[in-house]
Amino acid sequence: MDERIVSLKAQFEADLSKIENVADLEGIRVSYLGKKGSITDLLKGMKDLSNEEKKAFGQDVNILKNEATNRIAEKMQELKEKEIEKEINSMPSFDVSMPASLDRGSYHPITLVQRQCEAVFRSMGFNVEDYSEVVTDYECFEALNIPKHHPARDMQDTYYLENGQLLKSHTSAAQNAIYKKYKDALINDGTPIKAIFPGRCFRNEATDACHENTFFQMEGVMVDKDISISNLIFFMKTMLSEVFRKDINVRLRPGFFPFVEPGFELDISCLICGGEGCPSCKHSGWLELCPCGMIHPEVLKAGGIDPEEYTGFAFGLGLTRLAMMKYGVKDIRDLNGGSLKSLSQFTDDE
Ligand code: FA5
Repeated sequence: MDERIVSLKAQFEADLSKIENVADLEGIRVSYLGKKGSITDLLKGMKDLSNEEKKAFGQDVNILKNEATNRIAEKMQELKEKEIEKEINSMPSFDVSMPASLDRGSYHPITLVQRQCEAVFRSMGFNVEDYSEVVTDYECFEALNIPKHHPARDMQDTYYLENGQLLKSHTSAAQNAIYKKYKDALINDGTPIKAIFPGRCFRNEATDACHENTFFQMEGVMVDKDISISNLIFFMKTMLSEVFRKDINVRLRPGFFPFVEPGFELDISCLICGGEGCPSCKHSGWLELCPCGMIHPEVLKAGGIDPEEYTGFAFGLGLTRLAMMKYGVKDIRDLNGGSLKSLSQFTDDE
């Protein structure tokens, strides 16, 4: 390479390394690439060279020109970022122009009850799991002993995607994955499976004061040797007394769900009307809150667990309904309505 090109390149790099602001960088650009710049001068000088020399020299100068252009652009970006950072750092850390009295936000009532329930179950050794809202037909139905065309599917019509997946109609859709995740620890180390998994559920159904098409449930499962209905009742009672902090009338009645045997409906006395009957409880005085039961052997098998050796219980708590009862929300639709006026009256009382 021609010595003039080599030394100009070195000089350019040395000059560039000293630049600390955009104005000086522009100066460098003009002095090397401008009409009378040093690199432009080299190109102009080519006319005095032989045809053979022109080819190699021209190629090298053009490479230098492109490199210099790129290096200047990079430096410009770097300097601009530094200037923005400097400006941000020089700003006060608070906005003096903000109005003095801003209303504080508050947690959504469902978030509050969800956190309360999570705290109760965590204190009893349950893991809290998160699970996807989009699931497969297998997870939502087949793995739960609900084959295609089973009438139980009619109760849980939901929203289907074009690829065959669906928006989960109940948190039970996570059961199979949870069993598979923890079965090795259960079988090899004897660690009981104890997990809760709160989540949003979707159903294609008409809304009224106690039904929404989008609502929250919290599933819970426990699997070990010799788990019985007494364990189930103990955990349900503990959870309700911790969440409500007062005695609540509950009733357990038989209920059918293909994934439990036996199955129950756990209802609580409606706290909106005190059991008299109102639109929130469909005028029955009772609110279906937490169906539950002993996990069906076929469901354990699908999760890789031997039902001859292990038993377990599962429950599906209606978190949205629990929030209604806890905070006296008469119409479930208010919870999804997004009206800050309605929602801001709830504060964390823990
Ligand atoms: C189920 O979803 C079962 N997966 C529950 C279960 C789990 C049973 C484990 C046994 C073992 P169900 O459809 O009844 O069951 O719904 C459970 C609870 O979710 C109801 O009691 C109710 O509190 C709430 N829920 C159901 N549908 C709605 C709705 N449209 N709007 C608001 N809450 C609802």
